[in-house]
Amino acid sequence: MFLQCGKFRLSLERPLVMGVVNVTPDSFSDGGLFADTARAVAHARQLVEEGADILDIGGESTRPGAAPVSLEEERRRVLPVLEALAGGKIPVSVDTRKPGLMREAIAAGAAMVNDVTALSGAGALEAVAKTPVAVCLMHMQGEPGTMQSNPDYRDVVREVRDYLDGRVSAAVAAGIARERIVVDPGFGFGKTLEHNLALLSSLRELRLPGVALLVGLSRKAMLGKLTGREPKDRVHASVAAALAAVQNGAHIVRVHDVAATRDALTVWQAVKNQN
Ligand code: 7PJ
Repeated sequence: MFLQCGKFRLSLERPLVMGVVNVTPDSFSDGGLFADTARAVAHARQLVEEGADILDIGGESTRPGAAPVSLEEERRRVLPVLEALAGGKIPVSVDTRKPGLMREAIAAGAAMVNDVTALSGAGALEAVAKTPVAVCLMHMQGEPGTMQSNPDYRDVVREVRDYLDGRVSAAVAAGIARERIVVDPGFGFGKTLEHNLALLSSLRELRLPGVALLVGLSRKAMLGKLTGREPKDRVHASVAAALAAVQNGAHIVRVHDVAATRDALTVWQAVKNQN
């Protein structure tokens, strides 16, 4: 199986690592846009050195309770970083829900659009359909501002699967080939720890025919709940979660700690190759 990602054709025979690049203002400096851009680009290059297969650039925090960012502010953050990184040796994804930014990012060389609202916004499918980019369709219950207040499911695995299946159908109907599509259960996006663990243990049921499966567990609150640790001290927990996900059928893991994840996957792959 392959993922067509702009001009890149990525084999899904081995797990891929997507490195997270956040472009948000540095609260410890007032160096302004130039400093924020330079810092994000340097970080991204570091992740490539560490063995990332894809970079994911985001300028709007979708963490629980986060405030929305205007299109103008988001493009000001994301586009300079994207322009500096597109044309490199690995594909660059843009993490956005805004169709206006999707279009500009694709024009600037993005090879993938990662949308936590699964291209459900007005004009989102149209913004990507007639382009060669890959799309990541993620499940979320509710809105980032309030989604963790009262997540509720009768059968979380089935409901997430049905939602993703429906969004894949919508994408295919809009002209997006299955080999361009990635689905993601959206860990922590309107889910309790129990919901997240149910999804992680039944990940294989979320594999849809011909479509790649991505998971983002890195440093998330569920790992804090399990270990009692702060985000920066969740590296070991994140690596364990990534391994569990790959073991259960994930093709791509979205992570902050690329070097640590890469090493763990190298060992996992060596053991797997024995069979
Ligand atoms: C995810 C994401 C995720 C996808 C974020 C964080 C919150 N995109 N963007 N999947 N999470 N596709 O990284 O903790 O899980 S932002």
